[in-house]
Amino acid sequence: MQIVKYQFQQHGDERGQLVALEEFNDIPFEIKRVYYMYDTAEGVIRGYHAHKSLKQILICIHGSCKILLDNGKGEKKKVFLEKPYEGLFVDNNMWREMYDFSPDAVLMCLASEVYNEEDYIRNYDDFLKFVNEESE
Ligand code: T46
Repeated sequence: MQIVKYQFQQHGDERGQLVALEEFNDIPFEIKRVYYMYDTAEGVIRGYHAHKSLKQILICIHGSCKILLDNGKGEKKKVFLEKPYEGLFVDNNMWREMYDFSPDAVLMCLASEVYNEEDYIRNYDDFLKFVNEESE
């Protein structure tokens, strides 16, 4: 299982840093939605789901957090996000859990689709069935 982490270009000068993201240039899909989470309570684990179609890029624009990715085929990887110029690509059919949020963490997500609860697989056994049946 390959982890795809983007290193975005930083436009830095004596005033500070700036990162600009354009769909199809920096982000490999049309960005249909942006959302972000912050003030995450200590010890909280978010996610616990996969998406049937949605692709995303996760950017921890402030603070840090960890992401567990699980492809449902026996491979799991943990990724530490702490740089505002790094983006983790999360494909469809990938179970994700986000945890160890620092108190100041702001996790931003660029998504390829608008919000659609039908696209979520929120039960782990259903996820295993879905990904393993799909590849048969
Ligand atoms: C994902 C991970 C990384 C909306 O109304 N619109 C939205 O666009 C989103 C993302 C959420 N919501 C509502 C639905 C729930 O009542 O906000 C509430 C929290 O959503 P959820 O429990 O799905 O949050 P997470 O942190 O578990 O998951 C989110 C995304 O939903 C998901 O697509 O991949 O972040």
